[in-house]
Amino acid sequence: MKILITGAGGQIGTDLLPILVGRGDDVAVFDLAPRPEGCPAEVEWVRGDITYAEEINTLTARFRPHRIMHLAAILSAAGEGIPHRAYRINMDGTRNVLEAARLFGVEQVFFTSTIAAFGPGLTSPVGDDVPLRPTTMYGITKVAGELLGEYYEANFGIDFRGVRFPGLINAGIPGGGTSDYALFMYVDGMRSGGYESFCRPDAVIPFMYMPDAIRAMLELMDAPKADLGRSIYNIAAISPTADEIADAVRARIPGVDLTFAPDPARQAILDSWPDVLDDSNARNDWGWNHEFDLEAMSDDLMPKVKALIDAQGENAPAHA
Ligand code: AKB
Repeated sequence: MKILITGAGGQIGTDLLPILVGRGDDVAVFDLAPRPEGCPAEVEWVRGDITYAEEINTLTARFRPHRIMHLAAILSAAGEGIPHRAYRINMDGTRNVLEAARLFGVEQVFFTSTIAAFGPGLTSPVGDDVPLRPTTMYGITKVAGELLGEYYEANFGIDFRGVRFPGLINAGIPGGGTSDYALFMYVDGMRSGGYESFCRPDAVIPFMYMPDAIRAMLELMDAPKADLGRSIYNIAAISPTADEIADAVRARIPGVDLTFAPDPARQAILDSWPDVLDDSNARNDWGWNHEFDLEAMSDDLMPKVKALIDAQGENAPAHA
């Protein structure tokens, strides 16, 4: 299968690329960032700006992918600092990807949406079809992207599907998300012996370990269309408080100093997102089921964080 991935230099792409290559997919990447160290040699890496239609069109016309996985986005915390740029990348970028798919006969576009598509005041667990009233530019553009993709499916026959991801945790490089505090407890806890989270200890949002997140993408991407009752699915795994995550880290790094100094702006974003998602449509339609709870994730993650720090030294991800 020929797969074009936008924004694969980010947190998801780093773990996704070797898995796609390992299962025999022919992969090309379109990203503003340079090819990272460790990117599988089989992957073609093309640098470009998703806001320029001709750049993504040129690659799509040449590579002729069966599928596009559209990951490129400015995340919630970073987006609030540069809302106009976030609009251009997230909104124009998504339209350019859908247009490239339409123009060059791409069969499927996979969209990565998010819990940031939701706004405050929803009753937990939050289902797929509640009112979507996000408060961040990131969330607004993701809701619009969901709707635009459904428009392209209805009007141009593109197979559009995707998931609303919780905050994702891996031994990777985070890219300006509000959920990054969880990842930094592990990374900086091990690298520096401590981390001060920008949220309250009782802050709670849905999280997922990256291997589950990638499996969800692959399973939904490959699911028979006839089984799918919708385009965009909530997927859920765990909803620990920040302090419960800290406890999981404390249990594995003796003496680690994990503290909390809530930043009002970022805490407000966290408070606007659901605590718990209802993902029963994903479970019923394509058999979604997470494997990792907080303990299993923490056990699996620790050696990977150590390997990341050993490999990257001072270039390992900086504080969020
Ligand atoms: C963010 O924090 O912005 C992202 C997300 C929850 O989509 N990780």
